[in-house]
Amino acid sequence: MRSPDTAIGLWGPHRRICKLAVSLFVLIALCLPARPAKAKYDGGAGTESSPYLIRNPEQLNSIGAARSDWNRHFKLVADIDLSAYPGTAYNMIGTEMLESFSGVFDGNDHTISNLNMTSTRERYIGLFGYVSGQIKDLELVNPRIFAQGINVGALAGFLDSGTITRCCAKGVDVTGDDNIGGLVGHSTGRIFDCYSTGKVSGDWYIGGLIGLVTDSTVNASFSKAHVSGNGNVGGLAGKTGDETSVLSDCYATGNVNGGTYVGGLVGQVERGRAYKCYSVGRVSGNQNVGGFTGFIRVLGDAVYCFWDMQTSGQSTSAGGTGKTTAEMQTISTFTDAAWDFWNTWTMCEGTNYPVLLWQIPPADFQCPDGVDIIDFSFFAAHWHMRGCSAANSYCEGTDINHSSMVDLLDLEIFADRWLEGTP
Ligand SMILES: [Ca+2]
Ligand SMILES: [Ca+2]
Repeated sequence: MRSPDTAIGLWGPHRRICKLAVSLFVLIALCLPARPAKAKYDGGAGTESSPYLIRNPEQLNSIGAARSDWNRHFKLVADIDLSAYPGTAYNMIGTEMLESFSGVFDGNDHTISNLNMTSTRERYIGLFGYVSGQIKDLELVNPRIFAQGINVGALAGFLDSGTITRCCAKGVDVTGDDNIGGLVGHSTGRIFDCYSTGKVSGDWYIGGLIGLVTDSTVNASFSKAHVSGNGNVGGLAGKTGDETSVLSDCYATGNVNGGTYVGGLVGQVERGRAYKCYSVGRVSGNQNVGGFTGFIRVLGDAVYCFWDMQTSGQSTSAGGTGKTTAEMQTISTFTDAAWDFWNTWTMCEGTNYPVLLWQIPPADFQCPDGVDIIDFSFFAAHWHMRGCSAANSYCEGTDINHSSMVDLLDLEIFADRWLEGTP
């Protein structure tokens, strides 16, 4: 048995060594330069000049769990696949009016694929639930949302005075209750150069691109989504409300099926206006059904708009002018109504309907629309051409990367675009 003395004798020096070690450690810790905190996301500071960078699904999903970051700047630096977050696993970004995404999300021309949500939330459901900020240059691929609430869209449930530019939702499958859209459920903001394809369904205010449009501007956008619902069902939008709402230079090609207020472009123009828009999809319904729109109220208007009476199966519409398919594929039909075929629209006359200039892929050199074998022949005829410059329109467009010659690098871009832009 050890005596107390022995114990002190043994432990005394050790304790001093321990104290010395702790002091040294504290000293070293204090003297060392502060190490940077572990980088958030994939780096960046969340500012306009240095946005948070998002490289993988985990980082994207973590934004939804970080409410204090919802007013910051983000930028995608890689394509992202959300397959690992099905059902209710994905954390939405922006959830309510007082907890909205008010920052900037730059998709940087990348894709987010396979968003797959099942939601029992009451409202505001999408990749972003509630947005008052800005989303741009983002492509959603195969987003699927099955919701039982209102304000549902693949990209944003509710766009509250924010802006969405150059975004698309391809192959959407969105189902909900009211205010359901392929891209945005309900918009009071601005939407430019956007599109959707796939299918959208719900009860009231159902649109291929946007369900309900109030006090909102939608420009140079289109939808190819098929749409079905009960009331206020349209190829592009379910209904426009508020006198300030404008749908301009837009079109819809999807089939539309509904009960009341059903139209190829918009189910009902309650207020506001549709301006220089057209629709060609098959339209069917029970009451107030029209090729272009089902109903226009006193404060609503459709100006310089058209629909295809043959493909829609509708010879009447509450607004717009009905045309044959041949007339709908003739430029003068539209230029006679002051449509801008220099800056906004283009058309392969006789084979296609008008399309927006921004949507022409760089490899689509020749009519008809889409990158196909005719474009390939044209490309092959320019193979190994040199001296391409602005003066010769970069060898009639075939020097796609503007390197001054037509070579393998252009062929690579061409192959990437194969069949893009076909109707
Ligand atoms: Ca072509
Ligand atoms: Ca080249």
